[in-house]
Parts: sequence; structure tokens; C-alpha cells
Amino acid sequence: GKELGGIYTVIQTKAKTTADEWGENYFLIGPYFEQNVKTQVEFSEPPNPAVKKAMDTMKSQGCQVFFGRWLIEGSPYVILFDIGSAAWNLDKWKGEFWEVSNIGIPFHDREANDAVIFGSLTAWFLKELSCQFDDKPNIIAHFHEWQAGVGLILSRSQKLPVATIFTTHATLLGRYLCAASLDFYNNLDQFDIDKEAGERQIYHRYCMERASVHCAHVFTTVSQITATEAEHMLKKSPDVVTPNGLNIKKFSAMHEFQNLHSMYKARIQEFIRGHFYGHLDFDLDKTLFFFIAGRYEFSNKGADMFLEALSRLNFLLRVHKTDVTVIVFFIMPAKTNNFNVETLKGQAVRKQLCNLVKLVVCFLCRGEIPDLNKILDRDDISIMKRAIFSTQRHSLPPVTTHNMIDDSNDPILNTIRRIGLFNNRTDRVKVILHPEFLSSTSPLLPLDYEEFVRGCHLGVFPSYYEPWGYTPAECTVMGIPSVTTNLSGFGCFMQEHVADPEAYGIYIVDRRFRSPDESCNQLTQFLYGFCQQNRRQRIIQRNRTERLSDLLDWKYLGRVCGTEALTIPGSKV
Ligand code: G6P
Ligand code: 1S3
Repeated sequence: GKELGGIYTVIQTKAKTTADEWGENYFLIGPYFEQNVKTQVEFSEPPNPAVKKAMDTMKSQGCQVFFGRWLIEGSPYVILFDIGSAAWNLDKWKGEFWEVSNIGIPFHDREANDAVIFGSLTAWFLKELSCQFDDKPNIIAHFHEWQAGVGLILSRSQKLPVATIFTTHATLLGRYLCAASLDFYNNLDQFDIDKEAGERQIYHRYCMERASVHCAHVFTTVSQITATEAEHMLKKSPDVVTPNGLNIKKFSAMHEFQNLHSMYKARIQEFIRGHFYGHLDFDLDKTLFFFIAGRYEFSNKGADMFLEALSRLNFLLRVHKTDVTVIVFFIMPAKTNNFNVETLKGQAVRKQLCNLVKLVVCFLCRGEIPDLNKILDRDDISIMKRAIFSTQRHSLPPVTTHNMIDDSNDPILNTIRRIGLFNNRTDRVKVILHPEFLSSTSPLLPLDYEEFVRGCHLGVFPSYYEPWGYTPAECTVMGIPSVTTNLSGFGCFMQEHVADPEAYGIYIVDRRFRSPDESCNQLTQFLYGFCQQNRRQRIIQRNRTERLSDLLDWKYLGRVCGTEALTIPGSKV
């Protein structure tokens, strides 16, 4: 599902280009989840007799296997294994896995146990499939992440005639060590990796990852920075680096994306009117919307540095008496129980006022300026007065939209408390934590993620650990500038391919060769500089950002020659 974040995006967006190239010979294999399948898969019989036979054999032994088309662009075939239906084999399969790998999996790690079941099913399927060909069959199996790696390890140990590829989108250890705020990149060769994995209780997972990497015929990572990381954390350099792409849709009208920006910005403004009711003493036309979004890994995704930079930006904007206001959204899912009352009230007040205005406008449209005493009776006037009184509030506009389950330990909220960004009138930087993914059916901010991004001015992703980083890439293709870092695969890729990234709306914070404080200052300067642009400059910058889209298109990145055949204005290639 989408909750899986970036990896889901890779597989989902690449499907079209791959299906175009491989057609009927391309199959995606995954676990069966009833809820997802119901809405996303159209079941059918496998047209390929070898696939059908392999599935039938497995089914005859009690395993549930499903086949159909995944209803996304490219409509690729999917083969889905129901892990639960095969769970009774777990002990046997764990034993077999131990025999070939000496990796023991603790019973309490549900995800790892599921990985053994899924991997055993995958290898079984590949065996049944490949044995139906007289000659050597041409089968390539591409595995992503350690969770899928067992299938690869087993295919190799059983010497199946299948060519294997393994892609890591991160390393387990790298992610943990970075989150522990160790000076990771300057100590890559210093870690005792077996010991580190053991201490973090991920030794078996790390072994599954490492074994997959070493068993694969071809090992790939999504960026050069992860290649270097893998060399140290998994003791193998990748054979190929395969940067992540996107499916780029081109609008027929060149400036369509600019119109979309204004349209969705208006929708965000509407929400802001409600959220800041009684405190709307800033000019919405001079308000910029920044956001950070992604899985909630506080320091790995750079939310810590972003907050610190916002506190500095607030100071700069105040001392320079700028008339610009910045509203920052944190879209990072956390445990909540519903929206909070204050937030819902804000939207209710806005709607009430809106209706009132419509009423008055309605009267005005009928002709002359109405004598309110005549056309409105006393009750109407009371309602109006109450609506206006209800816009007075005694509390500050809330910094979070939801009731947080773990409010007092939440790292974003705690940092906000420490730096005191409470949405005071005097603050030029206002903060809103929306701890849930966006959805067009939300009663609060009814926009889906893409619409929301289009309506914003700047995406800010100052990650410390980011093998690729789809969030800034998605901004780019929608023509929205973004901040990234030279510790993210995307940031390094842009640095390599674009001569003057900043002019093209790609701000790359140096988190590699500077101290955290220096990086934070650089980020603050980027944000402050962005605030000093006028509307015309922002429009021009967005146009340039959008022109980089082609660099990120699977159309090119899905091929061996990559971006080499491309000419992009401002690009180095
Ligand atoms: C797009 C629209 C313009 C609008 C502008 C606002 O370019 O086509 O009509 O003025 O957005 O830009 P801003 O950066 O101020 O949101
Ligand atoms: C990983 O997901 P993450 O956010 O845990 O894979 C993504 C797709 O390759 C990548 O964009 C991201 O940087 C990685 O960290």
C-alpha cells in the first residue's frame, strides 16, 4: 500500500514502462491483502499456460494463489500469494531456510516470519514455472528489499535456472545508525556491523539482507550514496546504480501546472482562513506555504533541522519587518484519535461566515444597497452577531490538527514547545502538524497529496538519511521548488545533472561537509532567500523547475543509457 512510501512508488510508477517493454511477459509477484486487492485488482485466468500450471500445482497443495491485472497505469499482471493460507508450513520452511543459510529467525518477529513464508512461496513458484521448459527458460526475477530476499536466496540454493536481481532501497543498519545520531557518513568504515546489528536486535534481518545481496546475480541500489553505504554495511558494492524515476504526464498547455498551483493554493487558503480564524491579521496574498511530508522518521527525514531553521527564519522575518508570512505544514503520520475540537471549530466558523456573506451578497444582488433593518429581522441580526462573536477566540490557532495519542513524547510537538513556535500573532512563521496522510475526502483539508503539493510554494526535505527521496522529485515534476540535501540520492543526482540547481528551484543543503549548525544556517538562508522573491520571480522559478521533469522520467531512467541522450535546459548532460 501507499503507506509503504517510496518503494511502492518505484514499483507502481515503473510498471508502465516495463509493461510497455515486456508486455505479456511481465508479472509482479507479491503478498495477497484482501482489502487492497478488492479495489485495485481485476482477477482473471493466467493466459500463460506455464504460469497457470505452476499456480495450479501450488493450489492443489492448499496454497491460495491469485492472478489478475493490477489496475494502475500499464495494467501489469500480478500473482499474489496468500501468506496466511501457507502459514502452517512456517516451521518446516524456517528449518529449510536455516539449512541453506544458517539464519535463525526469532518467533516473535512477525514480519521476518512472513518474509520466510512469502520467500518460500516465491521460490516454489519459480521452481514450478522453470521446470516446464525443456531448454533453459529465460526468466529474470527482480527482488526488492530484504522482505523479498528469501525467495532469491532459496532460488539460488536450489540452483533454479533463473537470473536474479536484488535491489535495496536502503540498508537496515544504515537507517538505524543514522537515526541514532551517530556521525554515520564520517565513520562508515569504523562500525563493527555484526555487533551493531546484534545490539539493535535486527541481526537476523540484517543477515537476510546481506545474504540476498551476495546471492544475487546482479545487485543494484537506487543511488550512489546508497552504493557507498552498501559497500560498508553489506560488504558489497552494487553492480549497477538505478536512479528512481516517475511517470511524467505532460499537459498539452504549457502553463497548465501554473493554473493548477493557483487553483489548489486557493483551497489551502480556504483551510487557513478557518484554522486561523480570529488571528487572520496577515495578508493571505503574501503568505507562502511550505511543507515537509513522509514517513515519520524525525531526524532521518530532517524534521529536526527544519524546525530549527524555521525558528531562525521567524527571527529573520521579524527583525527585517517583512510583510511575508510563512505557513508550514508537517504531513507525517503518527498515532492519533481524530481531529481536535479546536481545528474542527475553525472550519465550522469559516463555513458559517461564508454562508453569512453569501446571504448578504444575495441581497445585494437583488438591487440597491439593502437597509439591513428592513430585510433582516431581529433573529437574523442575532445570528449575524453571534457568527461574528464566534470569530473571537481566546486560544492560539492550534499547532496540530489532531489529538495525538502520545502528545507529550511527540518529537515534532516537543521541538515546537522548546523553540516556542506557537502561532502567535507576532510570529511570521506559523506551523501546522497534520499527522495523517492527506485525502480528498477529509472534512478538514479535502485535497489529495498531489493537489496539496501543487498548491504549496516550497517542499522542504532536509534529510540526513535518504537513499533516494521521492518527495522532492515529485515536487519537481509538478513544477514546485524544493529543498533537498547532498545526503539524499535525489540531491546528489540533481547536483550531478543540473549546472545551477538553485536557479531551477532545487536547493541542496550541504549536510555532508558542514556541521549541523552550518547546515541549518544554510537551510535558513535558502528559506529566507525564497521569501524575498516576488511573485514574478516565483512564477519564473516554477517554470524552470518544471523543465527538469524529463530528467526524472522512467522513459529515460528505465533504459540502460539513462539520461545520457537528454538535453535539458540548465542541465549538464
Ligand atoms: C500561477 C498563476 C498566476 C498566479 C501565480 C501565483 O502562476 O498562473 O495567475 O498569480 O500562480 O503565484 P504565487 O507564487 O504567488 O502563489
Ligand atoms: C526508501 O524509502 P524510505 O523513505 O524509507 O525507498 C525509497 C524508494 O527507493 C527512497 O526514495 C527512500 O529514500 C528510501 O527511504
